[in-house]
Amino acid sequence: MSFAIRPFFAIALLFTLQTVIYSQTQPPNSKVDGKDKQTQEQTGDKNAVMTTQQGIPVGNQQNSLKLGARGPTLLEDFQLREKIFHFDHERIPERVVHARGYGAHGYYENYESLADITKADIFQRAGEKTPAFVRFSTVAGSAGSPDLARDVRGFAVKLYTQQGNWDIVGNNVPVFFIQDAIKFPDLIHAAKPEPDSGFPQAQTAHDNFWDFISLTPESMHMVMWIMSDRTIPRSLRFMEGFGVHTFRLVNSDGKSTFVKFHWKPKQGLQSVTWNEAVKINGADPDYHRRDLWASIKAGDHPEWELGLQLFDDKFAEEFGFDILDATKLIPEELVPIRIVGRLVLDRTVDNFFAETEQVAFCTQNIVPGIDFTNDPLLQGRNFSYLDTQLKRLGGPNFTNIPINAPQCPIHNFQRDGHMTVTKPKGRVNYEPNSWGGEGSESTAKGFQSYPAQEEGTKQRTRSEKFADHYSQARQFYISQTPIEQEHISSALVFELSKVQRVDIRASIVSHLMNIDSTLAKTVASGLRLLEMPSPSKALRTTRTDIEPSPALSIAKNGPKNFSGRTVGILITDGVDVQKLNQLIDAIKEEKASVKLIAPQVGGVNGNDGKLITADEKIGGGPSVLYDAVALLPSKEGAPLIVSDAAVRDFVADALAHRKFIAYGEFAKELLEKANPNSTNRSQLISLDQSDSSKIFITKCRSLRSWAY
Ligand code: HDE
Repeated sequence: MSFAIRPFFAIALLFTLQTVIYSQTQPPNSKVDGKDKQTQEQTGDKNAVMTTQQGIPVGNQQNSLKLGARGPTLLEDFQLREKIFHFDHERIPERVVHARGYGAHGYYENYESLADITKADIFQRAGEKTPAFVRFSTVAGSAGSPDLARDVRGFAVKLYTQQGNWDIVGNNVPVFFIQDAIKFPDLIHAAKPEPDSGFPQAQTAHDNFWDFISLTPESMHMVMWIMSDRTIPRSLRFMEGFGVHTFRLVNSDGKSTFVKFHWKPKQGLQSVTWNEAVKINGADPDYHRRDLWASIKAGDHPEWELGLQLFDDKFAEEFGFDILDATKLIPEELVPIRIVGRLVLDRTVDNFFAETEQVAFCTQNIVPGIDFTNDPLLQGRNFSYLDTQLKRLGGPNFTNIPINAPQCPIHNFQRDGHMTVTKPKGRVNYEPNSWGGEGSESTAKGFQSYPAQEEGTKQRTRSEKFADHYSQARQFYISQTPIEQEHISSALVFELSKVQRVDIRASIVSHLMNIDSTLAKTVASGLRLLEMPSPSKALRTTRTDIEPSPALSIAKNGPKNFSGRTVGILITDGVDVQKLNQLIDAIKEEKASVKLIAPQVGGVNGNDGKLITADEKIGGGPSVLYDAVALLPSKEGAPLIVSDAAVRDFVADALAHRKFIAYGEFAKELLEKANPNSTNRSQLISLDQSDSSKIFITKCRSLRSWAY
């Protein structure tokens, strides 16, 4: 008996000792303590030893494993293999459209309860903030294309509401090229680089695009918008956003109200000129993303107000166009915009790929209280976005990626698949079940589609009301100021001059004849068309009874002040420090910012002998990057830079782009060299008085001096 017991104790003792020793040698994060910890987060600990993805400490990060110093690399080098393998797979497919984009975090703050028109949780309580992520984009260019391409900008907003994610996947233009989703692949093929040559990149100025447009008259309203300054915004912060389609808001009684969504920038609207855009693309292809990043980092958080255009079935029936037609807008003057909240962007991303690249918007992401309409473009989009995310993000679990994950509880039995990172517990994974688990459906709380009455025969047709292609194009054109109209005709001449086939150029002019004959004639003469074409055959005659809509002009909706804008100041050694400081103070008081441009980036010595560091060297900061400029060379400095081509361009461009230019007493020779006829222009403000800086900044509020 005692013989039998002794070995048992010995084994038990050994087991206990082993357990103690084993558990003491485990790292604290291991599973032994019963908790399964996430270990893939990078800690940023500077004192840590680098590891492989498997957590193995790295002994040498500079050399692969070789047989001798000059020998072949060994297959067993798991460290090399893992590192290169991961690198080889760093890219995912770029978006087929809207590939180039830039995102930021923020919140939506609701001003007032809208319970009477929608039960959407986000709109119930005044003052409530909902987290948001916004991604701005261009449409046609690939991910590495320049920011100032002439293009529509995507304005996609993800709202992490308490009842799930609501995405408003809109643009900075309120209408679209086509009326039916079935045309989308054709439109995008035509706009993208031509398939044989693979160019031009991020440009619609080529035959295929204008060929498609010339054969698609429904695009003509959109053509007016894309040829306007709307498609070359100065900053993502200075443009409007639109949901484009008509949606529904539904209240708790089941009552539906039609709605169009608008984002109104508090910073006011502002665009660059085409000549600036072309030069900005060379000087800083990241101009828009840098601007957004810098303004958020500087605490100048851009804001947009959410506006709703609300209307009922009666208005929908009586309105001259179909509210389901995405090539039409509803003028603000007809259905005023009700401002209901604000969107603030106050945080940059931590990681571009993880957030901006992986964010997955979907028009089908709507929440109780919001619903679709039968807009055929919207219906087609609803079908498209999940597919594209599957292709891009590689599996059905992309909603688990933090940027896409809802910020409210999730309860369902969707399980498994590639890259499952959640760990549903327990035995049950089906519904109905008698185990309990992930809750159950709720007629009262859950999403209910608006029970719209629908009937009709199956057919491939469009509503008769979609047939007017020119009346709103004309309205847009006549709503612009003369300089904006001039920009539209110049843009058309530029784009069509890149089209090789004369018949395509002429065909576009024939469409313009149905919009505005003066515009058509200006473009025809700009192209030197030998014969004026007759107007294209229209399904509906252009209506001339529609009044201009001032809301459609950028110039009429500019900023109220110069805040958020930038002044580039050219300085040299010996700069008058007092004048410079006065100017900087006036600019900062206006909540605008300053960039100093000097012969060397290391800076200049002021007339007090002290060093002033520069932001850019001459040539690195051309005037196209700034909203206004100042020229403050010293008496000794001016002759040293007057013959520099970059200085001449700095001044000549600022003059040609009608920017306000403040100048010190020794800048006259720079102005004369750049343009001998410029010295009396109203855009020039001499800094010879003590209050000149204030006068300058006050003038800058109107952004440009269009009149000489
Ligand atoms: Fe999109 N669109 N789209 N679109 N769209 C995409 O989804 C599509 C349309 C818009 O920053 C894709 O995730 C179809 C109108 C934005 O990630 C894709 C049709 C409007 C973004 C897609 C349209 C938009 C997209 C490509 C015609 C303005 C960028 C990548 C029926 C109201 C979102 C992706 C972001 C992106 C399809 C037309 C806006 C392929 C089929 C109209 C802002 O799913």
